[in-house]
Parts: sequence; C-alpha cells; structure tokens
Amino acid sequence: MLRFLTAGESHGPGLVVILEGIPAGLEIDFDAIARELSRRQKGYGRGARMKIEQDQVEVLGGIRRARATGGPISFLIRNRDWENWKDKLSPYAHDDAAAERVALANPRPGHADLAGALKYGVEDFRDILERSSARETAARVAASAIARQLLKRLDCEIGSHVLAIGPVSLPAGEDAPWDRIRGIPADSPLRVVDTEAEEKMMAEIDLAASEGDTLGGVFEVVAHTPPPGLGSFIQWDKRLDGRLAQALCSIPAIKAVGFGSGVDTARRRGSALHDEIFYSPQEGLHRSTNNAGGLEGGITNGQELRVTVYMKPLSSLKKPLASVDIKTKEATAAALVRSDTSAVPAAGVVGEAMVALTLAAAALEKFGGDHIEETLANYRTQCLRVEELLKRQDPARLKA
Ligand code: EPS
Repeated sequence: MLRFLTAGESHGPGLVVILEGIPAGLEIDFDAIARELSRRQKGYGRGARMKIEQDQVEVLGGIRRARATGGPISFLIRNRDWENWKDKLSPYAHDDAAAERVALANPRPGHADLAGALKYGVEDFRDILERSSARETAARVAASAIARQLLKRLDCEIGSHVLAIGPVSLPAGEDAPWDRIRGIPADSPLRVVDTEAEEKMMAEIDLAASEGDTLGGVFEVVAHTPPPGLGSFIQWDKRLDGRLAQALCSIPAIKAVGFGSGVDTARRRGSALHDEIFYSPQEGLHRSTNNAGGLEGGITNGQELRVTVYMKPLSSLKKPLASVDIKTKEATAAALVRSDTSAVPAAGVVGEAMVALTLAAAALEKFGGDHIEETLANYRTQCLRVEELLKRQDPARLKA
C-alpha cells in the first residue's frame, strides 16, 4: 500500500512528508525532485512569497545511495520565510505580544478561516490559515516526484496545461495532444499550449491584480500511457475515477473535476459520446475518440488519462470583502493577507502530483512488489498478456 502524510505550516520551520510503500531498489533522481518543486513555484500571477522560497528536499529517511530502501521515505522542505516569523509562531516560547501581532479575527470569505475557527474553537484563526495554506502542497509534490519515478518505470508520464484563467479560455476546439503538452517550455509563464491565448490570460491577471482581485481557472492533467487495469469496479472505494476525484479535490481551491468530456457528457446522446472500439492487426484494439478520458468502469482502459480540474479564485483579496470581527461581532473588512493573484499553473503541478500518487498507489496494488524488480516482472507479464490486444507497448518495455 502506498500512502503519505504531510506536516508543517506555511510560515513555520518547514514541511515534512512521509511516503510509505515505495519498493526497495527504485532509483531516486534528485534532480527530478528539484525540477518538480521548482515547477510548482512558478507561474505568472504568483505573489512575493515565491521570491523568498527556493524549495528543496533534505532526506530524513528511506533512501540510501540514491535508491529506495523499502522504508518510509521522508523529506524536509525548509521554509525560508520562517526567519521572518519565528518569534511570532514559535512552537516553544510564550511571547504573547509577538503572537498577538499576527492574530486575526476577521475571516476571509471563501477561506478556511471561519469554518476552521468554528471547528477548532479559536478566536484567532492564525493557526487555521497556517495549516490550511496551499504551501502544504510543496510536500505533496516532493512525494509525488518519487511516485513519478516509479510510474516512469511503468512507461507512464504525467503533465498538465492551463485551459483557462478566469473568463479567458483556450480557443474552443484547440487540441492539446500529449506532444504539445510535453513541448511547453519550462519557463512558460502559464503553461498554455497557445501563446496568443496565454498572453490574453496574462493580461487578465494584470487587470485583476490592478483591481486588488484574484482569479481562478481551469487546467487539464494528462497521464500518458498509464498501464491498463488500474482501479476496479468491484467495490465503491476502488474505482479509480472516485479516487482521483478525491485526490484532486483535496487540493486547496479545487471545486470540480471532469474526466474526458466531463460535465458535457451529461448533455450528449450515448451514440455521440461513447468511444467506439475498432481492431486491426497492426494497431490492435483502438478508438478514434477518448471522451471517457481513459477510464471505463473505474479502471484505466489503455487510453490516455485526461482530467479537467476547476479552481476557484483565491480568497485572499487585496480589496477585501465584507466580514465580521468574530470577537467583537462588529462589521469589518476581511483580513488583508499577502497572497497570489492567481496560482492556476502551480495548481496544475499539484494536480499532476495527486494524479501521480494515486496512479502509483493503484499500480502497486495491481503489480505489488517489495523490490522494484518484482513490480517490473509483474508489469512485464501484464504487458505480454495485453500486447496482443492493445499493441501500445514499446518493444523495449517487454524486455525482461
Ligand atoms: C497562500 C498564500 C501565499 C502563497 C502560498 C499560499 O503565501 P504567503 O501568505 O506567505 O504570501 O504564496 O503559497 C505558498 C507559500 C506556496 O509555496 O505555494 C495561502 O494562503 O494559501
């Protein structure tokens, strides 16, 4: 079983992740971990915090000589901003005056502030925002970089691209095949496949920023050639679409997901929606469409996995909305807290991370293995078994 937990606060000393279940012997590429962490920090519309941080992992356990040992892998990501907060958020000292300077009582509509204060019984919601902050997703991305390395051994890669920022969308009908997504340059401001649309989205971010406002958007996560047969219909909690939806909706600000044609599927006739099945000896079983997004019956079906993810605008506004001081009950403006104008491309990287962790967990359920060679042996057996039907395997992957 692959599972992970994170700990740490946005402005605390750092973030920790423990990832358990990675087979022994998996080679660990530290550059790839650094690359994923850096990708998550990028994106036009990010705030000043990303100029402070430069996320990198320190290994606390589970890796030796750049290979997984089979023990829990644990990473620490230090928060550079801790230097500016250590007196106010100290876990040890009882300096009430310093803590008071960062106390907040006027919750931001849309944020966890009020719901969290009601739940945890506090009047100062500083502790609520510290843990509910999207900063925590850096730890998830670090863990997912290991999951991606496992998936790579199973010939599966994951990417994402931005479809919309607020009201500005990629033109309707514009295709984003895998090669186009993979070809987006690393320094692309918003990771959009169409640079003209990207410029319009950047202008929309500038406009929102100038008005003290924020923007959400839409991104798509694509898993290219996931092994078929991940997930199952045999029990509600084994269906992969359900598991992916939970994983993706656990990312702060994510409000909805759609597989393949997503919500549009409900408005179409069956005859215009379902991906017809063809066979030729050269191509094996194949389809001319992928409206299902690579999942049928809660199982990967050999097609590309495609999930569209919808993000709401961030709830920290420079021009604050109406709120109430929960101590005095007086009307006031919501708390002014430093934040991003838009973080959709970063959320896309976190979306990739959650898809990677979910697929890796499902792959280990299917193929098992305490050592990576056991996992790969079972995977190759599956490749040989489905080769006749699917023909999607590169001959290299069939090599023992
Ligand atoms: C966040 C607010 C901002 C973001 C932060 C998420 O942080 P700060 O309040 O320190 O400026 O930058 O995201 C990150 C720190 C990150 O690493 O993604 C929030 O309120 O959720």
